[in-house]
Amino acid sequence: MATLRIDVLTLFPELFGPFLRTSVVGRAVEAGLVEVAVHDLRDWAHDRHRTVDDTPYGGGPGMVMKPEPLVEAIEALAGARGPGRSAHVVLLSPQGARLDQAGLARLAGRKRLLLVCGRYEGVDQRVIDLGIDEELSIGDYVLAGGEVPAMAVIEGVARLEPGVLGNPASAGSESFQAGLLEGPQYTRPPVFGGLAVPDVLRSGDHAAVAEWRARRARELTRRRRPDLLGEAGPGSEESASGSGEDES
Ligand code: 4GX
Repeated sequence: MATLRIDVLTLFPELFGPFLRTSVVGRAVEAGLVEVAVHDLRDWAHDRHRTVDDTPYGGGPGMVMKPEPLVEAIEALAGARGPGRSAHVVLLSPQGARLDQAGLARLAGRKRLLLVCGRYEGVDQRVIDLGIDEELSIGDYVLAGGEVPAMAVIEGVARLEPGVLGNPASAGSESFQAGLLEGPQYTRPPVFGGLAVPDVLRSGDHAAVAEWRARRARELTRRRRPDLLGEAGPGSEESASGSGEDES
């Protein structure tokens, strides 16, 4: 069993407790499939006030995370940048490359990750230049810190680790419908609020069910996320109603 080790560097270590003990992540940690250690960046501060931020050169609003505590913490937890480094160091940031399922699979394949959570207006650029291997964003919106993005990474990689979901190695991003949106799902009762479960799902015909699900997944993906199919979205065509192809 190859344990994935994840270190987290943050100003708010207390945010991670219940998250790491609950549900899929909690079971992965409990089973020893994922090991997580959360570190308080202030432990690397230099003064008795445990200062980790400073005003930005050139002026402007807010504060910037100062380089000394961050670089010392990163080097203590992962080693200096280069071939001898013990962990892949990721900074969660809106400036990062967008994280997707393939990116999660790549991270899940590492032995060790160090997730660096920024706050304020960000980190001194020399931290990135000297200590960060990769900057990742979880989406084009602005949060207050990298902790929630780090949790997204932890949860996303944990469920890809072999044994965590009862899945074999290479489940998840390699599965049949990977890269498509999931179609509609139903459970009991057969009629609710006047709406019936589609007959095919209650037919017991497994091949017909699989075919129906695959078709609904393709249709939904084509409508909502044509980019996932390598197709242009609406707005790339002249007519406001689209290409004129079948929309049923
Ligand atoms: N996907 N934020 C990080 C502070 C910050 C800014 C720059 C490092 C560099 C976010 C996101 C995100 C807000 C987390 C700003 N730290 N991170 N924080 N979206 O919005 O990852």
